[in-house]
Amino acid sequence: MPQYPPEPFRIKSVEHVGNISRKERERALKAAGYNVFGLRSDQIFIDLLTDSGTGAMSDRQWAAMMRGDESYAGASSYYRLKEAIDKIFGFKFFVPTHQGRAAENILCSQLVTPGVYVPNNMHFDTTQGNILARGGRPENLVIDEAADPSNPHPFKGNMDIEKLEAFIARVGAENIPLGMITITNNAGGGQPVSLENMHQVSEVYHTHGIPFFIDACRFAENAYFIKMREKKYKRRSILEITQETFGLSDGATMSAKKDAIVNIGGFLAMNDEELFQGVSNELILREGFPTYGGLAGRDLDAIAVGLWEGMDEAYLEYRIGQTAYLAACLREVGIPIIEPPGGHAVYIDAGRMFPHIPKEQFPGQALAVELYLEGGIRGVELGSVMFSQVDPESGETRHPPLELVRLAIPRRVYTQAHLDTIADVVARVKKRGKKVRGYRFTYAPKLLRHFTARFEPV
Ligand code: P70
Repeated sequence: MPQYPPEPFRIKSVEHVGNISRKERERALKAAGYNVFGLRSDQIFIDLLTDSGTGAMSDRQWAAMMRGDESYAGASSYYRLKEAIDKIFGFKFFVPTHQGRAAENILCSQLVTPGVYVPNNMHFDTTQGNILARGGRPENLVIDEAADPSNPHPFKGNMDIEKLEAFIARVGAENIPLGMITITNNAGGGQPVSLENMHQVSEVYHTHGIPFFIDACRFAENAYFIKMREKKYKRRSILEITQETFGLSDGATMSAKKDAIVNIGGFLAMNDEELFQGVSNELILREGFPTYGGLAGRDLDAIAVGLWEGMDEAYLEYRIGQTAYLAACLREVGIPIIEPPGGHAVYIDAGRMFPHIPKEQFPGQALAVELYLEGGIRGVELGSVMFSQVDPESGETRHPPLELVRLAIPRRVYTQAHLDTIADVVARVKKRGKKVRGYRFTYAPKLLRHFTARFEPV
């Protein structure tokens, strides 16, 4: 029997969920163009679409929100958030943003011009989209182990240092306005990056004069994996590991909707003063004054408290343990998943589960549809729908290495019985085997198409 970690909290407020019949689900899905993003939340039983903005805030966060100072400029909420960001990340400057992609947009507005390259272990969808939208070229240089779902490498989010060096030599450092790393590597299975690797990445970027930015969404989960798996850091606190991590970089984009356990918010941080000035001006144009950046004062207070709660070791032990538990339940019923399981989600290898469906017919999309029909469970496709790109030179479609469905676990929301139910539903879908069919687009926008695309069964 897999071990379920006891929750380091008790429940004070609950939210009703319904469960509609299979017939109703069939109708709802058809109306949504077979895209689970188009469903209404009251048509869903267990929502694993994302861990972003879906966490349960604590009593302390709600209490902090009552202190929210809604002054337009210089609100005390801003200074409380500043204190937390200073202590945890140690950057010289930061601006709040309404979420992670806003931070990416503002950063790209200052650094990305047509034709430049931006390397990363793996860009997530919005980062890839923001770079492409400005004519830049996102490049993924994760280690090869990341593409092998059964490889037990402890840090499958690591950058391939040789590939990075070769890439810089090929395109020229002068054409790389910034280099990134994403922790944890969401597109590749929520896999961590080791501190050893980040030291190397930082050195390579800096040797070539390339500013190093961290996509920090799940920094606390990454730090916990470092503590558990990287011997040198066994006795270091999550805070110390975090400080060492960000001390290697020149800045960070953060979606606070993940490891800061809030429903909305983010920030962009950096050390370079000139960049900060440009960022502030762009922020004023697009988001708001630099002391609130498109958020309410109370949101800033919730982030300030949530950043610390997200780093609490008892919480992280429960959080990562919950993901490991769901992975173990799925493994027991023979579901192919990315091993080892990541931080915020379990990733099912839909390509292996449905080998009869070709990439062009989106096996991950097919699985996402089946999970909803079978049990009212909403996951998300992370495969060719989300990530395939048309190569600007050859015009060929480049597919991602894996066709995945991600079951993301909202923070402090679902119980052990929910996770058991999920495993049951996935097992039932697996039994349908070759009866499951692929999908094709009836509508697809150019960028970030997964959010609004529509499909029909093949
Ligand atoms: C997710 C959400 C957001 C994200 C991220 C990384 C590594 C930046 C951002 C942008 C997006 C999503 C995907 C599928 C379904 C729903 C939502 N990731 N970098 O769930 O942050 O959303 O605040 O603009 O993972 O992984 P933001």
